[in-house]
Amino acid sequence: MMKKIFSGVQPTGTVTIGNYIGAFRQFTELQHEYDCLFCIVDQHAITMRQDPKELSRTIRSLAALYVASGIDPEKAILFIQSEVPAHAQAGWIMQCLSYIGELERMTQFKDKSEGQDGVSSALLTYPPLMAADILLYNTDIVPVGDDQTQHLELTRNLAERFNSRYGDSLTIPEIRTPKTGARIKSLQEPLKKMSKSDPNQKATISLLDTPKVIEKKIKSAVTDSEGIVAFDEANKPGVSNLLSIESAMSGQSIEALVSKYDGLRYGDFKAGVAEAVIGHLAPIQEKYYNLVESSTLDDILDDGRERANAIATVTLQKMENAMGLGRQR
Ligand code: ATP
Ligand code: LTN
Repeated sequence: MMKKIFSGVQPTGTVTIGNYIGAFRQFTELQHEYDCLFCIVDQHAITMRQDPKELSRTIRSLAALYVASGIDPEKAILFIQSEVPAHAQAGWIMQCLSYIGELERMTQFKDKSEGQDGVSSALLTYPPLMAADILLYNTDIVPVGDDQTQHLELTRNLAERFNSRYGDSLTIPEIRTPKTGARIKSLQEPLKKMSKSDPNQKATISLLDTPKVIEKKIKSAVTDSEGIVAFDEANKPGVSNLLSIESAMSGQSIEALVSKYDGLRYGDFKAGVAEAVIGHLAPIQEKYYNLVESSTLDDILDDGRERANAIATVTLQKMENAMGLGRQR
């Protein structure tokens, strides 16, 4: 049997080149070799307050971006989390297996709750829902950026806990992070990851930014005063980040890029990075605008919902039976 892949992206803000390099790019490569499911995790998005109109617009936009980036709906199942009720149901089961202490140790929870008033309890119980997403599909591999490593470890622990308590055999998933670009950094604070919900527009490049905007943002990216294009993440995080971006977008190695910019100024370097990004995004943007308002997108999501539901309800029933919930079926 083909191995199974599952991954999810939150519909919060517009997908950045960080998401693209860390996640989407892996998805499109993997769909040829594995049974893939890709999910728009809208229930995860509402762990932070969302504007309802904006959320439904963003869900559609994210679906179109998945396809525009190369996800083939004939090969992979693309669906919306809230349209498959088994996620919330299995999420509850995973919460019952989780300890408060282990959830409080999650760095994403600490980062997102820090300094906030009125943190929702769901921000804490976000990882058990993520575990449910993954475990419902007997997932073997989860391709993500490396900010998700801790959540994946928890998912594995919850699956093992379930199996040892209830004797059922949930598949223990493996994480897969890309070799380069697993953590693209903010253009303004190159020690922080680029994040699509960052309120500072200059810190991120979205997949839908126009060429002019991309040029401007890269021009104002924070570098250093040394004036030498070299890859050294500890001492030159800004320059190294731009090198990672150009490498991912152009397919050229970091070493090739370092020699390409040998003796040139940061201005020339930044112009080269911008050109690579703009060139790579142009066909994606064209496909996106053709798709986003089309009924084709609805057909893809309807089909995804049916296929995901068919798999998820079977696993949920097995989990419920194993735990003695409801009447045995
Ligand atoms: P938010 O700001 O709303 O938390 P995000 O930009 O962190 O959003 P997610 O929806 O949480 O994006 O993540 C989608 C995928 O993109 C995940 O696989 C995640 O690991 C990956 N990812 C997110 N940010 C980066 C980044 N800066 N570099 C590489 N991969 C990333
Ligand atoms: N937590 C992830 C999004 C996410 C996910 C998943 C990723 C939710 N469920 C299942 C992989 C598999 C994030 O914040 N990037």
